[in-house]
This record gives sequence, structure tokens and C-alpha cells, in this order.
Amino acid sequence: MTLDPSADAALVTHELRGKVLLVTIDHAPVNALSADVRRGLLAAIEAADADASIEAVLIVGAGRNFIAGADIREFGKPPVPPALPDVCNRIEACTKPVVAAIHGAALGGGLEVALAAHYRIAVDGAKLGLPEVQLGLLPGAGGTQRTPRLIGAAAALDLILSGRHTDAKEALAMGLVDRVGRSGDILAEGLAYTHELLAARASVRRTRDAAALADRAASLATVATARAETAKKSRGLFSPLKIVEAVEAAIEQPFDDGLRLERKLFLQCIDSPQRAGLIHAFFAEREVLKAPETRDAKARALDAIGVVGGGTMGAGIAVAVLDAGLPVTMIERDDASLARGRAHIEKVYDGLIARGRLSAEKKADIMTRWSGSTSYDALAAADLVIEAVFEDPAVKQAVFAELDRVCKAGAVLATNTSYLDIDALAASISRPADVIGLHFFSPANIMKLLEVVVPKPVSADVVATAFELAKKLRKTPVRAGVCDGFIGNRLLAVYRSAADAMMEDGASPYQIDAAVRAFGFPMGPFQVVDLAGGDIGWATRKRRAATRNPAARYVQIADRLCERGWFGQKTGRGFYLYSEGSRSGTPDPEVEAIIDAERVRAGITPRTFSDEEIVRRYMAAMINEGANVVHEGIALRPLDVDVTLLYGYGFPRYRGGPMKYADMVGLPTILADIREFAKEDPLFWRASPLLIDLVQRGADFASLNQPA
Ligand code: 3H9
Repeated sequence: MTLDPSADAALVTHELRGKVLLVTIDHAPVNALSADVRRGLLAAIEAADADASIEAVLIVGAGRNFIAGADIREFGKPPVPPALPDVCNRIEACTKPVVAAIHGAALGGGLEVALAAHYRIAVDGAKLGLPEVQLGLLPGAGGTQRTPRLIGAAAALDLILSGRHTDAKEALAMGLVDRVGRSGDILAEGLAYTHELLAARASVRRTRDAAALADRAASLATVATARAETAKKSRGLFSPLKIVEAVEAAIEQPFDDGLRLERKLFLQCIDSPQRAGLIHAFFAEREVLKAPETRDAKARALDAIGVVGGGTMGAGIAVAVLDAGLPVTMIERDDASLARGRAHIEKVYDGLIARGRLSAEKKADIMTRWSGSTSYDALAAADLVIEAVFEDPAVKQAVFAELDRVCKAGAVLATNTSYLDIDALAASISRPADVIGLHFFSPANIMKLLEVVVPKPVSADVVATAFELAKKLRKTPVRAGVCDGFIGNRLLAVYRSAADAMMEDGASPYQIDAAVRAFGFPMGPFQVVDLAGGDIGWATRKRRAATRNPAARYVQIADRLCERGWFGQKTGRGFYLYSEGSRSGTPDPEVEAIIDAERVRAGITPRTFSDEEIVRRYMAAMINEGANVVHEGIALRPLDVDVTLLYGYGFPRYRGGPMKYADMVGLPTILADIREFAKEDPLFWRASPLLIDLVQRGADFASLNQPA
């Protein structure tokens, strides 16, 4: 029997099952707590309290989840009543026992609904957590008050500050749920548990009255430790310290006062730019998965993978593939190189064993899926082959000629080039429609970004296969068009040039790095050069010297360092000095002297830069090139640029990516900066036509973030 067949009832239905009111939330895809769902839940509880024949309430989610949390799309918009904290309070105040039966995700507001219920049962596969911190928020529907009262300050702070998911078994152990169901049938488990509670005459049991904070002194000591650790670790994030404050209030204040403080802090988080940046990142990283080809075409098989090249990149890719549970065949030119390739792979796993994160047996098991050969013929059965050999067009073409000869019809032939013309590579073989770029980032088994570079003749199902591979490898794929540097390295080249120019004009590399770190990047541009190896960029610069625009400014400081053999960490010095085995460098007075000499050579009188100006120039360069790659169709939308920089280049997630950041600063401001900087170097600071157009129309990058 459905008691309330109103519009809300479509999303939240309630029906009598004997004396139990079964409340089902059915709001695809993840049962997010939209205004209609909140209204529906409230109506259900009101109905239960009003009907004397109802003895208990059971809340379940339809589909694959209990409730994934508040509806994130509502944040930043005018609030629509009833507010979730009020709904939770009403559930808790219900005069009949309320049971939450949890399968799939019970996250954020979803777990808060469950905590407001009086009893909780979870089944295998349940994911419980309070991940608000990852969105720049804190649990704002009683989570900071009920969780510590139920499971203690330490466990609550761990859950809320990490945002991690816990499973049914651990949730039971920590007291977050009362029961783990034996079967996966959530409805049957929930009903059985509710009937059991009724038979035992279980009464209403409110989490607000739970006593896990009874040892006040110990709880406060836990909070003090968490506060000190969080201040050290949270690196500019706004919400973690607010979380500590809210949990402290749970210890020190009556429940209702604690809730009021939680609400106040939650609203501060909602208003913070970090919330806007992090939620943009959340949706953007899902949106990039929806490249047009993934909608229109079906992926080809991916059961056997080949990797050509056993260097750092090839081995890293092989590890990523092995970690996904797939077999890898590695090709190298001779036995010694093949042995080195295998050794590179083993080194990764041995490192894990040394840190206690992998057993020797598991490693042996993984390595059974690796095979190596010096003959391309071993790739005859491969579904997809990734070439990761030396970055030279002739070498790559020779590899592709071999792949063309040996691979079966329908095999996907991928190149891991970071800037070469894949259209030309595809055209050089008999099956251009099977050729695609898969640009991994080093270390390839760790870095999440995968640029899927789409040459003109490629067939849609090959692109869909690349996205499927990314899914299997747990990478975040971004679709990119063919150009020099694709999305990421193309932007990098431009903002690196901006940094070089500032260095020659008077800022020290150490000041630039510090300013960029203070913005939120883990490393500044010169630290990155030292980490990657200065020789790599040097080789590229030498290769491009003949085609460089002679009118463009060219800063030679990095070349001077490379001429001395100072390639960064691996040689013990680069822009920084590295003591034996150290990975963090110290400023080098000799480098500063070289920079001074270069300024004299270039006829530059050094001037001072504020940290703020450094960031403005760095970001303007990045954003302007980001606009260019969108304008040229290299990136589908601004959000694809954002995800590239977030996942491949250390852009601070809480700022959402360069294009989101630009929207938040305001595009007219960015354009005005570029025009100001252009007075010194008009060739470098040419405003992107897209940026100019958006400013003229009063629009922003977000307006271009339509579904692909
Ligand atoms: C909160 O609860 C605040 C409260 O404390 C206080 C309030 C006062 N809302 O990830 P998927 C969409 S903050 C709206 O691909 P999966 C998602 O965008 C919230 N939409 O599936 C995607 O849309 P599309 C705390 C949401 O199976 C679709 O659902 N909760 C939400 O791989 C499928 O998502 C969280 O932070 C949402 N809450 O993973 C949990 N969640 O199809 C966030 C998802 O158009 N969610 N969507 O691209 C997740 O972690 C995962 O989505 C989940 C499912 C694990 C649930």
C-alpha cells in the first residue's frame, strides 16, 4: 500500500509491510538527497508517527546504493527546504524505531540519515563514509555530532578527516552499524532485522544520546592531537580544521548547540572558493569519461596487451597493465634490454615488498602474467600494443611498421609519444584507423592522467577501447587532439616560458618555486625540471632550435646549466644543489651567478617581482594557452584542460583547475593582465581569441562545459 502517491512519492515511496513502514528512496543514479527526496523522507516519518498501526520504520535505497549523500548539484544554489539536518532530526525524533538497511554507498548525508535512524544493518559491498572533506565541506547534517557520540572521537575524526570509505565489517567493529547481514538481499535482511527488533521489543535509541564521548578528557586529548596534525598536514585546505572544531563541540557542548555550530561551520565551507573548486573537480573528472566516441562505439577486446620498450616509461606502463590483472608481452631489441625491462618492473614490486605492501608470493603471481620477447612476432595475439620507445619519429615509424606486419587485424596500435605528430605516424602504416595516442605520465604506474590522443583517421571504437583501457588501469582519461604537446605539455611549455622570462627579468628560481608552491602546487617549475631531468627538455630545445621563431624570446639559463652537466636530482645539482641521495635541494649561489651573467648577456636590468605578480603571470600564461587548446578543438571543453592539469601536473585540486580558477578570478581580469604583460613582450602575450570572445560576451569558461 502506498500512503502518499504525491509527486515526491516517485522518489521516496512508503508502503506497509505488516507493521513495518518500508520507506524506499528511488532517485537514480545514486539516491542523492535532493529536495524532493528530503521532502519524501520527512513525509514518510510523519506518516509513521501518525499511524498507530505502524510499529517500526525501515529505510532502504533502490538500485545499487543506499544514499550517496546530499545532492552535490544543489550546493551554491539557493537552499530549498526542508534542510537535511532538519530531516535527520525528524528521523531521530520518530517515536517508532527507525532502521536503516545499507547496501552500496552510504556516504556523507547518506550516512548521516543512517546515523539519525535508531538501528543500522549493512550488507557486504556496503561503502560507508563521510567524504565531505574531499568536497571542501564537513558533514553538515549532524555527522560531526552523532558520529563521535556513537564511535568515539578518534574513530570519528579518522573517518571525517580522511573521507575514506569503510566496509560493513569494519563499520560493525567500530560500532557504526549494529549488524552485518548475511546475504546480499538488502530488503530481506532489513525486514528480518526490523522484525527481530520488534520481537525483542527494542525501543527507540537515539544516537544523540550515545555515550562514546563519556571519557571527556581522553576525547579532548584526541582532538588536540588531531588539531596539531591537521594544521601540519592540510596544506591550505579550509575545511579540515573546521571539522576538528565541530568534533570538539560534540565533546564540549550539548547536542543541539553542537548542531548549531556544525551548521555555521558547514555554511562557511559552502561559501568557500575551495568548495567550488573541489566540486567542479568532482563533476569534471566524471565528465571527461564521456567522450563522444564512448557513446557511439563499443570498445574492442582487451585481453592481451603488448608493450614495446622496457625503459622507465615502458616498464611503468607494463606495471600499470599488470596491476589491472592483464597479461603483458614486452618487446625489446635484445636480451640484455629485455632483462633490464623486466628488472625495472621487478624493482617496483620489490619496493612494495620492502614497504610491506606486497608479499613475495603475490609478486611471483603477478610476474606470471609478464612475458618478454625480442621478436615482434610475440605480439601476434595482442589486442592492444603500446609503443614506448625513444622519442624519435624515425624510430617510432620503424616500430609501427613492425606492428603493422605482425599484429592481428583489429589490434589497437598505440603510441606513448608526448608530442610527435600521430597523424603522420598513422599515415605511415596500412591501418591508420587503428592508431591512437596513449600519453602516460611518469611514473606511469602511479600517475592518474592518461591523455587519449585522437588522430584524424582513427575509428570510434579504437577511441572507446582507449577509454576502456583507462578504466581498467584506473586512470583518468582526457581526450586530446593532435598538436605539439597535446593538452598538458602544450600548456606546460607556455607557463614554463613565463617562469623562465620572470627568472631572467629578476625573480630567482627559488622565489618562483616558492610562490607557485604557496599557490598550492606540490612543486615549483624549477623543482619539476630537476626532478624530471634537465637533459630531457634540453634535448627537445636543441631539436626545435631550427624551427623556433627567431623573434620569440629565448631564455638560455637552463641551457647554461645543462652545458655543465647539471641535470637536476640525478646529477646532484640542477637549479638546486642536492646532497648525496637527497631529493630536496637547496639554493645554489653558483646558479644565481649564472643567472646574473645571463641577465648581463641579454642586456636586462633585473627588477623585483612580488609573489603575487609571479602567480598572476604564471596563471595568465597557463589559462591563455588553455583557452587556445579549447579554441582549436584540441581539448573538448575547458573542463578537459582542468582535469589534465589536476591529474598530470599537480594543479591544486581545491582550485578546480586553471580554467575554473580563471572563472573565479574573472576573465576580464585575466585578459587585462595579459594585455598589460603584452606591453613588454607582445609576441608571447597574445590573448587567445576565445578569451577575448568570452570577455566580449560577458561569458565564462563554464558556459562551454556542455556535455561532450
Ligand atoms: C554531503 O552529503 C553533505 C552533507 O553532509 C550535508 C548536507 C547538508 N549528488 O561516481 P559515479 C552522480 S556532500 C549528485 O559515476 P559510481 C555523478 O555525478 C556529498 N550527483 O558512480 C554521476 O552523474 P553522471 C557526500 C551525484 O557508481 C552519477 O551520479 N557524498 C552524487 O562510480 C554516477 O556517479 C559524496 O561525496 C551526489 N552526491 O560511484 C559521494 N554522487 O552520470 C559522492 C554521484 O551524470 N559520490 N552523483 O555523470 C560518489 O562517491 C560516487 O558517485 C558513488 C558511486 C561511490 C556514490
